Amino acid sequence: YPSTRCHLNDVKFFARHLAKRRHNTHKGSYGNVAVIGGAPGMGGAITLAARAALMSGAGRVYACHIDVPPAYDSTQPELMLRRAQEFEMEGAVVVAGPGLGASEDSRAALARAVRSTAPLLLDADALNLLAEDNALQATVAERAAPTVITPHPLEAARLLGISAQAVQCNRPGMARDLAARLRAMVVLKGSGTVLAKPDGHTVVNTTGNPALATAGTGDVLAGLCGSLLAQGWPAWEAALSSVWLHGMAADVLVTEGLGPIGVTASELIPAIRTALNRM
Ligand code: NPW
Ligand code: AMP
Ligand code: MG
Repeated sequence: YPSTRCHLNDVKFFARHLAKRRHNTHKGSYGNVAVIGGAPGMGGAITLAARAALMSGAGRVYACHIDVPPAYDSTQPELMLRRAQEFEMEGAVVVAGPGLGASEDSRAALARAVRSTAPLLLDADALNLLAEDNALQATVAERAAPTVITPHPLEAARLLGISAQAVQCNRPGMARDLAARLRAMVVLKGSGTVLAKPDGHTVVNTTGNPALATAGTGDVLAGLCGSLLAQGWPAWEAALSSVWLHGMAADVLVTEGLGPIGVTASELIPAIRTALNRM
């Protein structure tokens, strides 16, 4: 992706950044991911993000729930469940937002994540809360560790204080504006996801299809990107690769006759794992 705007379709680029799993390694070699979210009624979002992190290779994954977590997640017993309010964030990559909600506890957990020294991905309700809080936006812009944000058009619109339609009229410009304001890597989702860096470099993804237009696929992308960050990928490469892989997995499901109608976010996760291993 040499120019300031180009299309993202080079599988060799991603293969270069994929480290082999060496024999003498262990779960500590592949990083920790902590997903902050799962307010009551939205436990599905935190599980999808956390499962995507696990199944794309993270060593340990914590699902940090707003409110009291269940004893374990019977759909994904590998996850370690914590109460978000008590979780020590340093030492993990933090993915905040999937089903985070808007309670006082949600706001406190988000503020702690933003102030932490952890690499951070903000999605969904974390972006909605951030849109309401100018001081927190300034703190994001001052973070020393990398920050990635993954808004869909309405979340981007809330952050920019404009309509979703206005965002859609100039997607590269809006992504660049957010990246410069928040000093973050921006993933503006939707058909033809646009990625922008704070320096203005912009890329349009070419994978993906309307099979992804279903609940929970954004939560899967957030967990996948957090996982690549935890495995040591630089933020820009992690963002590019997760968007590309997420779309590629959906394209493979369509080729196999499983979509575009009725693909679920749950089914997307093993397809992402297969795409990663084939690379
Ligand atoms: P419309 O319908 O066109 O007017 P919200 P959310 C727009 C959690 N989830 N292009 C579109 O507006 C999330 O993690 C939990 C144009 C749409 O109706 C969050 O925490 C799940 N417009 C929380 O729910 C599974 C687009 O945005 C509106 C667009 C709320 O997140 C689901 C929705 O935005 C969900 O992930 C596009 N490409 N994409 C669970 N199982 O627990 C979106 N829009 O109101 O912020 O709600 O995205 O559902
Ligand atoms: P969210 O709205 O947060 O659940 O995220 C939805 C995910 O699906 C994002 O990664 C979008 O880029 C992707 N997506 C949704 N609709 C389409 C579409 N029509 N074509 C390609 N990708 C899509
Ligand atoms: Mg979402």
